[in-house]
Amino acid sequence: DGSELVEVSNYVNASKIERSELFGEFEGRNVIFISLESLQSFVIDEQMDGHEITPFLNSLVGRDDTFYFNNFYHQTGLGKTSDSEFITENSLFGLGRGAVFFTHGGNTYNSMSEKLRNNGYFTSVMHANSKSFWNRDMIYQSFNIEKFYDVESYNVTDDNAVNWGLKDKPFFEQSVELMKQMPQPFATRMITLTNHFPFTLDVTDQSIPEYTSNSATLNRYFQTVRYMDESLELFFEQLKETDIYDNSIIVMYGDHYGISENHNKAMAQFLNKEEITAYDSALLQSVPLFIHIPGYTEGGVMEQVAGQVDTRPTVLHLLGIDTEYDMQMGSDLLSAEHEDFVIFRDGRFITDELVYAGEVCYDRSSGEQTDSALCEPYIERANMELEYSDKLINGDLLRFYDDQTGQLIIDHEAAQ
Ligand code: GP9
Ligand code: MN
Repeated sequence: DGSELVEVSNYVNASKIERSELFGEFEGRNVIFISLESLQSFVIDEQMDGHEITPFLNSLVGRDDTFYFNNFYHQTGLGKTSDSEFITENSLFGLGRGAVFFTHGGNTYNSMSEKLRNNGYFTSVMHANSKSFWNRDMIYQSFNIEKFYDVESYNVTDDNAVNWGLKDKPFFEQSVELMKQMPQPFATRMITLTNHFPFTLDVTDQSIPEYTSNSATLNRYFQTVRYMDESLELFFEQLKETDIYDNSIIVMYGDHYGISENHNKAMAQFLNKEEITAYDSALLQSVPLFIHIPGYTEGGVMEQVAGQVDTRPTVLHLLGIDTEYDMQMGSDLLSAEHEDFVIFRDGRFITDELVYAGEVCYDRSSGEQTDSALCEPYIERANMELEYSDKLINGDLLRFYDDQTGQLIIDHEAAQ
């Protein structure tokens, strides 16, 4: 009811922080989000049996024109890719059970795409799968996304498909052609697919060998990760041949984990650990976030503890789009006031000093169990934020919220 919206709104207002100094610095640029299927941070800047796993992404780490966040975590639940889309679009959490894309596809949202559209952007999603997968066709309408370039927009043949469908290399190649037709400025989300379980790849596309462990899944994972990395390099090259590249920001992020806890033994082997504990598993939920800004000169490796809810305010601010009245759970990662605190959908959390997992409070630097009193205030806040986000979604409360003015429409009705 209305009182719930007041409560959530008060909490969101109290959590507001100042915008980063880069606010508006890249106003009018296109923004290209790339959802990197199943990509976890543990492969970045690493080798597998002497083979660099992600040479292209590694080349962006530490560069002046790129922010690389190495302490960024996915916050998805059962909705997997769709949850990552939901979180990025709305700066809200997905739901604890099921996939919010299915259960609340018809809600009112004040999505990032809608905000971009209101600011003159042409908005789209590019993904070579059938449009109804994850109920995307339906919820994209609720997100006010103008165009969904689904499988019908791509030329998929026996030769250019593997695993779940169109391979990432032809996907990017064909997407660049589509992009050339888009009115600028545009905002799009490209969703890759090849690095998806079960991580199968044609022999001709394998640039590195399989790993050797008791997990055939992990063994293949490195090869498909490498393929995705190469596809990104090709995409950048092709985009540079157009006028789009210089006038864009490219935001790349891992959507969720690719290697589940079922493969802990093999993961321990790869990471040279005795075993994978709850502490390790939490930290392994880190996914890379790259914000590549052609022409920018003050980027680098960023260590803020953050999550997918933070992407939206960070990117919107770079583009000069205010989020003052947004009903959001995230905050601007580039703000000096950003807090090192990330909440997982299942209630685990990580700060710069603590890891809370398996109902144990760990000291982050030693990995040892520590005084649970240290974790308690964060546990409470984590549960509260998750609950507030759930309330907004379950009650479809954004129906009663005007994100242009921050006014609660319910107040108005009650006053009459
Ligand atoms: C399907 C793709 C993969 O369209 O987004 O979905 P996932 O299984 O990772 O949620
Ligand atoms: Mn996915």
